[in-house]
Amino acid sequence: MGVTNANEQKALDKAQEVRQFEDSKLGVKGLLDSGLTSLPPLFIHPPNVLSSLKPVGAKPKSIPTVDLSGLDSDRRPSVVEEVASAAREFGFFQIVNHSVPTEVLDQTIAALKAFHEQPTEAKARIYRRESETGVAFFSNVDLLHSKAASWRDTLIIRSGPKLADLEEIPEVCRNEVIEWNQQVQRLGGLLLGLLSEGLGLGASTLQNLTCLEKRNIAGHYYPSCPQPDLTIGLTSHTDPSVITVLLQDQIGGLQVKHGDEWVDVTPIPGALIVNIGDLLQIMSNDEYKSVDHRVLANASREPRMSVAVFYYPSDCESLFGPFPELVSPEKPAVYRQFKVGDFLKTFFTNELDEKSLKNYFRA
Ligand SMILES: O=C(O)CCC(=O)C(=O)O
Repeated sequence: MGVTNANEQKALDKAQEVRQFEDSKLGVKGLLDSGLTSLPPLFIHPPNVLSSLKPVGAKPKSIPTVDLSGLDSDRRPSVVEEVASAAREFGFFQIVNHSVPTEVLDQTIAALKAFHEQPTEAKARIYRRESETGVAFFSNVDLLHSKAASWRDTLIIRSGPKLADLEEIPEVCRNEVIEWNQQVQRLGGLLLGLLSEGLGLGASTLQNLTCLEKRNIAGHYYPSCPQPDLTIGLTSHTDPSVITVLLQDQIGGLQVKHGDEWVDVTPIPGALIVNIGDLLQIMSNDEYKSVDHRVLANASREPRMSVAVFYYPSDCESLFGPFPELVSPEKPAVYRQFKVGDFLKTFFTNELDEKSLKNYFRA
């Protein structure tokens, strides 16, 4: 067999393996429960990815933590400055005193974990990649486009502008998702206000552009991985959103790129993580940064759980681009204008690690 034929055969085998995994509707958790002790080839990442997972040097660095208490007092300007500076330098920060009760954080994690830990048949009923009803369970958002799969399953629930059909939200987490949605709607409004002010704009600027309205909740489940050095939990990517709010449990594994280094986002009990998405980097004309982040495969015996909320504009028809207030002869627009609908279509038809979406829309 010639080299080309051998490569073609390899690609065909891989496509078949992906198809079988997808059709099985097992997800990664189902594979593990079936007694698997080593990784199927589909999950093994290429050497260049695997070598980048190893820690270099021993410089512990961390992303900033911002205390949100006293926002209605004269502390507000300094909180705005802390948020804006974290958004400019790291694109990621943790928040404490955000007023989401600890019990709600714990119940949200527990309920979404309970969804993933149901018998496979219960989850297989909603295994799909698209759904009018706004609820879907799948393994790897980019499974059908990626070079290698990651060790993670996801339940995604549309939570705005209209919450998914209630009877479609799995009962095991329904009440908690409804509560979480209310909390993140309030919190999202507050964060968009601080981030708008940090750009020197009115507090309601991002909200007036509908940036709070379209939301998805993603409950990611990272089962214990039998060979964590050969795969990854979530490949490096930037989020296409305006902002993302992330709740993680205490297992760890999320890393953020800062310069040339990967920085661990160490879990802080009671904290939430906020990151800038591509849309906000574009609107801020590169003032704020949407940075690469990834999750290592889970080497712990316990599963890892995280819940991400992505905020997008609900207005898919108007043109978006850098705020005119942030464009000047000294700082021309870095991006062209586009419709959010076209922007998101680009995201969902590509592999995760090839799509810092902002690059598609540079001026
Ligand atoms: O699970 C995590 O910690 C990160 C999730 C994430 O980056 C995403 O959903 O885009």
